[in-house]
Amino acid sequence: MLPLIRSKIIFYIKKKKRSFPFPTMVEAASLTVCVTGSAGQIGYAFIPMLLTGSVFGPNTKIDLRLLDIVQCEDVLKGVILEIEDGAYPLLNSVSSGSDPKILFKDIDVGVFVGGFPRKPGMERKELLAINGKIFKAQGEALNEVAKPDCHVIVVANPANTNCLLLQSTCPKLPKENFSCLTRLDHNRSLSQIALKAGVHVSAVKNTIIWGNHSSTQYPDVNHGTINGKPIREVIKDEGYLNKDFIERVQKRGAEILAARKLSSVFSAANAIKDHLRDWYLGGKADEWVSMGLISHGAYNVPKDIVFSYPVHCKGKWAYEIVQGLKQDELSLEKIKITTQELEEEKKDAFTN
Ligand code: NAX
Repeated sequence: MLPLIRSKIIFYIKKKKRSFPFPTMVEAASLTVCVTGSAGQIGYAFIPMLLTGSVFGPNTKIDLRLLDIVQCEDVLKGVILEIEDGAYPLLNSVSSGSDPKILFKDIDVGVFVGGFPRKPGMERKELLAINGKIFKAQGEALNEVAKPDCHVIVVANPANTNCLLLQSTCPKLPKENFSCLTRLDHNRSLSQIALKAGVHVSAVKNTIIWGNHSSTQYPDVNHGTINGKPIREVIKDEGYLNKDFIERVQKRGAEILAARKLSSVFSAANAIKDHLRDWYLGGKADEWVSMGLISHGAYNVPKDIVFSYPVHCKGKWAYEIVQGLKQDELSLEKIKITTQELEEEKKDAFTN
């Protein structure tokens, strides 16, 4: 080709590329994601969401790692057979096993669903002791082999304190990279308010879950709105908002367990999806969500416990805790209760 014609063509292509309003082909990013406890119920419901782009977007390929205990390795192989049968375009690779040092190698995201379940009659201290060992060991493995900008969500209960244990044994990662799931409670609070007001759930914004993912959590409606109006102006029922609503959200897990004879599964998987999607891709500018985060003292919460706060997700893993919200007497009292529980859990977890 004549040099002049060739350079004209190159100039034309470059000009075209610059002036085109959208990228003609977005090169897919890829993330290596490990889901622990992936032979269990929530893992099973969450994996399809991950592989259909609902979590990290439709262009992000996934290298998937499935971790569970040795006794569940065969189950994981069965999960992989189903993943293969899904022919997911976003799946780059999948592997499974029970060794965190192999499965956490160079991961970008850790989804910690696996843990020891609370058995009938088991004391909280006992549960903390067993999970303490699991999360300390997994934190050490994460520290050794994960990418230095890995981001973590802990789902397994007691989620806040498990998250703290994980973080405390993984100093390589910034504390801000650790979170625990309270989005299920947040979603529950939005839905309950929508049902009470008789509006679509999308009309309800900015409720808050403060504190622990447990029955001491404080679902707060004081800054929330329904179609832009304060919740208390629309639902003029203080008895409901100050008591029945709070208790319904606090005890929703038990309500589901009693009805289904099984704990929450797809609502939990959906909440993990919402939490990770907003954290990675960014949330709505006029809405906040609830996330369990390592406290640096915001709202007078003691430092170094994992506490659920209202958060604006900015995208690319950036977030800001919503500042300056006024807390009335009832709120302060309820926040104190959940804070005390988290401090006790911390004490128990670190003295085991
Ligand atoms: P399952 O019992 O179905 O699954 C748990 C899985 O974890 C099992 O396959 C088990 O073998 C595995 N596991 C145990 N020890 C492990 C270890 N050391 N390493 C890797 N995997 C291990 O429970 P599922 O219904 O999936 O619930 C998982 C966790 O989520 C539970 O701790 C549960 O209490 C907690 N939840 C937390 C919620 C939240 O909002 N934070 C809500 C839903 C759920 O209750």
